[in-house]
Amino acid sequence: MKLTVAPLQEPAPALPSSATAGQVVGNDQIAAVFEDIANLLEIEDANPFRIRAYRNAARTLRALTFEVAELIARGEPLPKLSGIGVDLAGKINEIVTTGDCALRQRLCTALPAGLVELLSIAGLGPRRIKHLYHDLGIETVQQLCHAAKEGLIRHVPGFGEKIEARLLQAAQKGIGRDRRLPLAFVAPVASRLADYLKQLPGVEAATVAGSVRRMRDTVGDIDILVAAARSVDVTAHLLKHQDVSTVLVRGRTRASVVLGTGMQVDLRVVEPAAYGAALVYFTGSKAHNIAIRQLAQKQGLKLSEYGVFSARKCLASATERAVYQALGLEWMTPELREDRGEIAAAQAGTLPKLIELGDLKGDLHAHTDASDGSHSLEVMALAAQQAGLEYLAITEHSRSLRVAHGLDVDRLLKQIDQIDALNARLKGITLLKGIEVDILEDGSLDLPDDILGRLDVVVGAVHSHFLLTLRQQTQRLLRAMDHRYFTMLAHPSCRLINQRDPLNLDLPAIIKAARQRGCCLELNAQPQRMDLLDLQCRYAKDEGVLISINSDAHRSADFAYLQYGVAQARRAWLEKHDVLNTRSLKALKEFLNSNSA
Ligand code: DGT
Ligand code: CA
Ligand code: CA
Repeated sequence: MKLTVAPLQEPAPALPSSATAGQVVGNDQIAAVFEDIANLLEIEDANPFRIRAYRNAARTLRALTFEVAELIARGEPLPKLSGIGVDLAGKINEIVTTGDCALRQRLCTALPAGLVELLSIAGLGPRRIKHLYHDLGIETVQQLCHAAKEGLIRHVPGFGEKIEARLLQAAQKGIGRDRRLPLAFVAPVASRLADYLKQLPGVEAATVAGSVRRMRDTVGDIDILVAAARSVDVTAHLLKHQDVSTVLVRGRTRASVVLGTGMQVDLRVVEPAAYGAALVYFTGSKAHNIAIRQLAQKQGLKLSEYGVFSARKCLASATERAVYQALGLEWMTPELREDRGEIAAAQAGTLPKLIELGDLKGDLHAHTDASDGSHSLEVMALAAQQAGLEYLAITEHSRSLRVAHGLDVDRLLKQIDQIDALNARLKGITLLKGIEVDILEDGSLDLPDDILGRLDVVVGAVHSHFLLTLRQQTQRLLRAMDHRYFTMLAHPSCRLINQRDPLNLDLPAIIKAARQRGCCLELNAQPQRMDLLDLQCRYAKDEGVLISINSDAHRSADFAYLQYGVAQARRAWLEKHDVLNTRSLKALKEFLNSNSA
């Protein structure tokens, strides 16, 4: 989290630096404690099922539409939540009442204190820390720096020189406080805060700006822009919000606060007349801002957060559209504002017609309680229908992924029958038969051809051997994609935000191979995956490879993540025809049949 704040425009009145009164423990805070526990258990080399239980519970909590703490405060019992049994429900109670959990504290004390601190270094997840601890005895950031400088880390299996250099850099920056969070965790918090500010009388508009508005996959801090007359004390209202725990900066027109989750919020208040120009500025990106300011200069104009000016005369400032128009540009959606060619396109009137959520007709990657999902086939089918989809491929894990109860041939055959029976009953939604088949270390698939050939969709994925060399990893995936029944490569980079680095992969080679073999690449919309990344997706599109935007749903609420997948696709300039699952069921089936012929 960045704590550096620009100087105030006006002196801040004295204020206590912390305001914890009336704070409620939100679902995301409870989830964060569970994620901590999972990380600590992983360093401890605990039972993988147990680790997964905490991660699943964290996911469940983050997907809820109500605050658990409020139920508890009202003395109501928790409803039955998937993946949350008696033990975890007790821990939720404990966290809500005490703000922490004895297990987390015990794990923190059982492990050397420095190890926990190591978790906050970018690129260092629990698995890597475990190796560094066991192989080199590294327990602290200082020891990490020392070992990296001595060139010892590169010899630990799975590390290598590049990772060593990156870790040294991250450790030296003391990067712990610079952790970025997944968009899907932050965006709802940001929009709730904006809604809260909108309720203050005199506030004309309140909008989330910055990276959240651009729908970037990870977020450093939340920026909120408010339009109100100077007489309205918006910052005082923000400070009263129950989630605010620390005040960093407070002025009349700006404030920076830290929420209970550690997320920073920057608030800016502007006069309604300057709202458009301020919104352009605070939406960014910084690179986009710099590029349009240079464009203004070339035209003899001046662009600032207050408007577009010719000499002293203000040409535009009230709306974004007017500001862009004054610069000779079409308005462009925030997802495009990264200085990646959008300015030239807006000048030429050739901005892409981007894909929208409503264009999705189906989802080609989802789990049920047969593997590691929480809900039954029928519940998932109905939830997909509710989300506006016409088809849903059920793609359980395959047998070698035991920690996720992967399916063997017999269980998969049974599911195929269940899907047939259910399809005969369901109206308006069709289930497709699929599998998320493990790509084994040598690139072979985890199930035999005769069963794969009976499926509509074969989604191949890596869930082990993440640390192969670039050559090995690339060969592995190319071999998997060579398989005649292979439909798409799931979460190709395998990165997990703040948990796992991407695979060592020659992605251009993978993309080229995908085009040659007519197979698709997935844009997986799980919050910590968001994989392929935006630029990679755009590259794939330019190379003529179809993308499938999938929720990888493990519970009925997860279809809501599709909106973030679509947002990332928009950041990649994807149009409807670039995305496989915008096709009708009939057109999809034609594609699938021609593909495995
Ligand atoms: P984040 O918070 O790291 O996820 O990314 P942003 O884009 O939200 O960045 P942030 O919060 O530092 O600033 C919000 C916006 O304010 C940013 O997108 C563009 C604008 N901005 C901030 N600093 C500068 C700057 O030095 N120059 C220009 N031109 N714009 C800036
Ligand atoms: Ca920001
Ligand atoms: Ca900011």
